[in-house]
Amino acid sequence: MTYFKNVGKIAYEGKGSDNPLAFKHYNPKETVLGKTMEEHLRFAVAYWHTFTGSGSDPFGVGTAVRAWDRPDAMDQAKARVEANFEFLEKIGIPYYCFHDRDIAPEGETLQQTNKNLDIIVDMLESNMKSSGAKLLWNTANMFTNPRFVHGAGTTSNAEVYAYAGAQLKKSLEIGKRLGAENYVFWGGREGYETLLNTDMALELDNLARLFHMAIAYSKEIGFGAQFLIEPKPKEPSKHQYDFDAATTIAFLQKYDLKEYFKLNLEANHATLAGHTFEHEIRVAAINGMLGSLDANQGDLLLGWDTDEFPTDLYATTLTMYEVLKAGGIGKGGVNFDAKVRRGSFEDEDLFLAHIAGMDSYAWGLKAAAKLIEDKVLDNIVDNRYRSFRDGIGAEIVSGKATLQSLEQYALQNNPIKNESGRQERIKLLLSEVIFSV
Ligand code: XUL
Ligand code: CO
Repeated sequence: MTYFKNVGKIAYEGKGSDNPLAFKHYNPKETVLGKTMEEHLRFAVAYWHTFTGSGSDPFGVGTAVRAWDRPDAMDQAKARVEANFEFLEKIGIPYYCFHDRDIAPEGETLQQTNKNLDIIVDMLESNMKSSGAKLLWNTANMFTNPRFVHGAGTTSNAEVYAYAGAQLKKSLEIGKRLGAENYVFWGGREGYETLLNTDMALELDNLARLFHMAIAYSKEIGFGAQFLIEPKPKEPSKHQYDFDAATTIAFLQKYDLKEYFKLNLEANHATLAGHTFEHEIRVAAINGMLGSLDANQGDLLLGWDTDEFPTDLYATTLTMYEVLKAGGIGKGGVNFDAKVRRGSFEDEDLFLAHIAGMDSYAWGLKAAAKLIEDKVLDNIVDNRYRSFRDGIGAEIVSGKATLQSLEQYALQNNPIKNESGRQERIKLLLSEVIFSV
């Protein structure tokens, strides 16, 4: 069956086109800095927002009218699979991502839940074979069901911890079967509400134990995906343990997990943590931990995770600048962890929203490449730190300096001379580059 009857294959028509169902900037085969746009961006569709989400919010039920809506949960799950592959093909996105609970409904028992999963995974597998679509990552949803009220890997209840382990085991098996290139851990309930009833040390030790079990089991079954942790500071928990990139890296180091993990960074999670997306990417990159990106944007007037499609060109440019500087996204990709607004309830909006996100990222990629080619920021940064290239600066950087040698230098170097950082001029340069490509 065809779900998107009014939409054909989305083509690149270039800047002059006024066709809303065409790309103006994303030209998959166009080469930018030696790689095609397709190779740089490795786009993915988030199954949960695009095929499972309904547009509900805390004040109202879903508004989305979907051609795959069905009264029976398994029938609906099967229709979603078909819609997913039709969508990927038409929009020209090579990857998708899912939580176990997005693709199949839970049964009365764990056995029944796993049976439902098996039926849908069979379907996914055969559709992936025939279409060539790939799984960027899968994950286990250990936050929606009420059993996870006190957490999963950080729960106060060992029975729930065991269930989480069983669910994780099944998800790793699914990832292996479908050839997932990465496997994500996002701990929505891995945090706490109040320290008054919380053993933080035990919760963190247990979370690390679960990760070590996942590594051991993946080795056992030969699942070679890159493990990723997705930081987020809050929501749904008041305080989530994987607060941001730096906190997560410290946790991984403490528990001897760093070599097995990288980070899946999300734009709206960065802003909730009080950072920019580019800050989080830089922190990951300089620690060798850049894994993958969840592309979206928040609304700075709202204090929560609005998961909007990314359209802010300054943000996409600086994001792609960090990615290019880090040497690319590797096995990761740009996954649209983004949902259409509640008012955009027609199936066609799913195409328009992804086109907006893809064109904004392609535009950002082109602008970032120009920043690099013209050494716009490199020259500024090189010049700013030039005092570390010779004299006392070179001594500091080479590790030769001591407090005595610094004192000797400071005593005869009076007055100190500083220079302007020229931030305002640089921001205008950035605008000029973005609107020149
Ligand atoms: C929640 C979020 C998740 C993860 C995967 O804010 O981003 O959907 O990406 O669990
Ligand atoms: Co995400």
